[in-house]
Amino acid sequence: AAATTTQAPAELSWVDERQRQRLNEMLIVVDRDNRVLGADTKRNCHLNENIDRGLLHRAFSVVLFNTDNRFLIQQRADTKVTFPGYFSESCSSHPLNIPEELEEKDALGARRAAVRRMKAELGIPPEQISPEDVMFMTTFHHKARFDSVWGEHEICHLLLVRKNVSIQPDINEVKSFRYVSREELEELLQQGEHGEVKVAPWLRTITQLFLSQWWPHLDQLDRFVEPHKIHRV
Ligand code: DMA
Ligand code: MN
Repeated sequence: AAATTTQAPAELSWVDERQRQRLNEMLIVVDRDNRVLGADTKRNCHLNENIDRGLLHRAFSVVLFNTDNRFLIQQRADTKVTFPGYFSESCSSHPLNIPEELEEKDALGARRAAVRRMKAELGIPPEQISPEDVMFMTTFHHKARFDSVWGEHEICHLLLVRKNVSIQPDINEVKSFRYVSREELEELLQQGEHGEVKVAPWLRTITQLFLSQWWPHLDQLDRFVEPHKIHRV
């Protein structure tokens, strides 16, 4: 018989049902300059065997600050396929391969995807968040292995929100959340280095490369906006 692709490989049989469903989402496959090459499933995009062959997809990462300039972090749910229980930034996910989220002008597609996921993951009420609240800062290219099977390899749009919002997380996505000061975030990263907590590698990257510069200047962010740059990390 001809080779067939398996819809649910053996190693997925114990994956949480909703997270397993989400592995069928169609993501945007890009080259290292963020040009669209096509689309593939969330599953295929996160398998190391494909990443090792160069498969790269489009993503976003939201850093949300409240008006006290405290930064929202979340702990990923234990049901997540990749990096369960890890502390990460406010919200991360992927634009889908649909016309609305493929829109590249002003990174509108990524900003729309961010709004979709802030509603779904964090339970932010629709009237409190729209793409106009989401500022496109810059882009970074990162790769992170989770275990022998799963990993990340993304061109990630870094998006910033400054707003007081109400949060009611979906427990299938988010285990806990809190707002932190610079010092508290530094402390969390330290605890991560000592193995006391698990910290998503990209939260470390975002903090060191971007947040440390931006945080003291949240009222004058324009000078940090680099829409055409792709930072390689
Ligand atoms: C993927 O986030 C994006 C980055 C920047 C790591 P995720 O694993 O939280 O995506 P999703 O919520 O769609 O599972
Ligand atoms: Mn990803």
